[in-house]
Amino acid sequence: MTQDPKAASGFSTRAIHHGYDAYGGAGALNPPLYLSSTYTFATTADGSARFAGEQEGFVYSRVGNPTTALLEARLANLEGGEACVVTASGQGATTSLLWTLLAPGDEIIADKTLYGCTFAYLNHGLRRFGVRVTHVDMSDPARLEAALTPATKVVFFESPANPNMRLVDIAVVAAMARNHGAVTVVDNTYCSPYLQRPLELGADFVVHSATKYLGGHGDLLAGAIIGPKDVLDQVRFHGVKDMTGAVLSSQDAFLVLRGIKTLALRMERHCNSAIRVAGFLEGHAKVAVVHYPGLASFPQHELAGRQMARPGGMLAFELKGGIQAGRRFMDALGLFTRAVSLGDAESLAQHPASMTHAGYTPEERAEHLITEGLIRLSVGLEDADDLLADLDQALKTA
Ligand code: 3LM
Repeated sequence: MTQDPKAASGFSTRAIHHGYDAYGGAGALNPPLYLSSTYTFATTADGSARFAGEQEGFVYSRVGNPTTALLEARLANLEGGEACVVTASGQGATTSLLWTLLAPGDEIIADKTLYGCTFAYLNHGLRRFGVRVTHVDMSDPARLEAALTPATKVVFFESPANPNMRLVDIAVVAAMARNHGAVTVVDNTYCSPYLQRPLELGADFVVHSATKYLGGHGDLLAGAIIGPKDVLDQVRFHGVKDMTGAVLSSQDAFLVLRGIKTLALRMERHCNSAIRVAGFLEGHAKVAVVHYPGLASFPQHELAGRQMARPGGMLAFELKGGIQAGRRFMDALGLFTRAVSLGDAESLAQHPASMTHAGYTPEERAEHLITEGLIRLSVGLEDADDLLADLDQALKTA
């Protein structure tokens, strides 16, 4: 019996099977890992036709590779998009897309809170090339409506935002941007397509750091852009091929394919444990505030319920003792590992103001709603009881 991927419509079934026929080729259960930088042309005319886009087939792996192409087909399917281009990192995804979409004189409106290197790229990169960069607190869409101008080409945000967990109403903001002739780009890294699918809510593009939940094991860097095929062709043949060169290696594409087979299982476990961690921290006498969409006290709890399938594995919190208590707490952790990144099997703890968001000045952090005492946790896949015990003993020290 051959597998008909179209007949299999559940998320996990598609994450495991979409786009690959295990009965074809050598009959390998797993897709082949193609290690080849270049591809052959039977005749000169064939080569010319492939370069002209008149003949199907691969040319050079900076433009496409069969293993990365399978990952692209699978991610496009899981996000509900027409096409996907995978990149060497999440940073490569954001930059390759925005270099393609924007030109001098254009404006990009981005949310206030962004991953530190995205903030740096916009403000210290794009801005130098004549692109206007405006930051708006999009948790209040009325502020975006007031800020949109005829020059606005792109509206960009993360939801939940790294690191303070603020949400943006994807459907409302995407409709608003579209009315003003702008496209919406959502960085969906914190959720993965298992928890949130922005394209279904009206966004035009999704970017990912596939380094995180999609890969899931902390052993690679990768990124992805999902959106309409005509624009993604420009991203592939111009943004990545000519401008950034941020092409994903086929070996890392293979590992991401392996990772997403268990994405649904892992996300369920991340969520189950994060809910317990958030509840435990919220009830602790030394904790001042916990930012987690699954808590009833979270200001955007209702929005989380509308656009996220579950509240995710990321949270941030502050201790009553501020940054000094936070440092003592972090140094006392034994099972949570002190490291940046997120979405791994290992639970990770980091201090955004001095680590992931050190690229903002202290004034910029204050302006962009990132407090100095914030501690970020990526709740991993260990036993939740062990995680709570570790937090409990570290809080005693703090
Ligand atoms: C981090 N974040 O620890 P890569 N978009 C989001 C991200 O969180 C990240 C990227 C894009 C972290 C990385 S900080 C030195 C380590 C929402 C990365 C960029 O290029 O694959 O790292 O993705 O928050």
